Amino acid sequence: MTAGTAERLGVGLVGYAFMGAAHSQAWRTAGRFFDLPLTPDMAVLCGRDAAATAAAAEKMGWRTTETDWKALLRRDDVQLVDICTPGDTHAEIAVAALEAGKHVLCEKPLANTVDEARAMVAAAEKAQTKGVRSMVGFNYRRVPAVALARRLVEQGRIGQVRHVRAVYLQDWIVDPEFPLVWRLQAERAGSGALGDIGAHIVDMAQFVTGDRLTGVSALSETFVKERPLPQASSGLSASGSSERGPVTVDDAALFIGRFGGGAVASFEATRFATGRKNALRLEVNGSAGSLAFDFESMNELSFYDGTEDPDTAGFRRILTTEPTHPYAGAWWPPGHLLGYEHSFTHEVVDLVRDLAAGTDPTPSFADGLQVQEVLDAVVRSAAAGSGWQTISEES
Ligand code: SOE
Repeated sequence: MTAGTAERLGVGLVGYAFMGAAHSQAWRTAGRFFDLPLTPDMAVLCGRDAAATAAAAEKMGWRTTETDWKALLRRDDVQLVDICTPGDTHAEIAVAALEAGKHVLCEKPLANTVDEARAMVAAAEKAQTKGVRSMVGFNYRRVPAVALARRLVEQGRIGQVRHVRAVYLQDWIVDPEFPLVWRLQAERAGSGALGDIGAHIVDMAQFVTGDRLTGVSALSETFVKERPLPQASSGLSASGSSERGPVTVDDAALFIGRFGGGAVASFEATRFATGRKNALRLEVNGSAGSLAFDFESMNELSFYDGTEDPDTAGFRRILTTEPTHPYAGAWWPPGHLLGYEHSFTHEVVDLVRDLAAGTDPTPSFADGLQVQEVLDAVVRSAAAGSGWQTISEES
């Protein structure tokens, strides 16, 4: 165990809502289950509302608070800044933090626009020459079943990838009276279902296949055009006022795409899949086998081995809790299941190990920019009547 013995890593977290709580849980837990070369010190929680930030810090285990992120960057007891704010502030905070010599973990999507993401990559590359590192938080890569899927593809167990089928289905805004929270405002969130959850399936599909999308054809829809202005919100729940405002993001985005290695793909991201709470599903079909994952059964990976005797071949359900499975050995005995929060803990574990080893964490800001390029191509295609849009290969 690392607690107390290893060199300290002072962490400052900006934001304390849903993602702030998930990251707090990760920082609290990482060194208590994994052997870490640095001891995370939950030094500062930063938020604009002093009383609410103090209450959140007390509840989630942060030692002190700040109400201005610029003050956080001036503190000597902070070596890493963790950004859990809405997307419109990611670029400004991340660039300033990197310039101040702080490592950065930034929630996904990396930014609201490709230009912002490019500025963040430029700052990250400059900082990297001074040993300052950065990572974008695509947490689902670190679900053991997803990491195992990547390993099996890498080992050639499904052969040449032919099809990628990815959906991310939620239903938390089906009610037209659900208020216009920041995730439904383009100026705060950049886009809607596309950037919020579509970004996850783009990253996951590219991570598992080890390949990248080269072009897309897309359509998107905003089913509910106006909503009550929000009065109070917490996580994904909120109450509305009698005044209404326009919804400026997509409720759903669908697209098909091609991968560099020849695979064809389909993607669907929606917040209107009534009854589907957090169904992030990925199926990959290869020349020698297939893999399937559904986050609502996140401890399982389905694997079809096409090289087996056809008499007995079939999809097998792998319970990914064996000590040999990615990350699983640090937790409970086989069959004692993990949850959503563990993916964030694994993210922090990998990040801390990279910082100590002086290696570059993944996904990098450049990886985050490339996802942003895909999202941008989707938006362009949807605006152009689903016309084919190529994805820049620069990043
Ligand atoms: C809301 O749709 C949300 O909290 C996303 O922002 C997260 O990235 C996803 O993990 C769960 O859903």
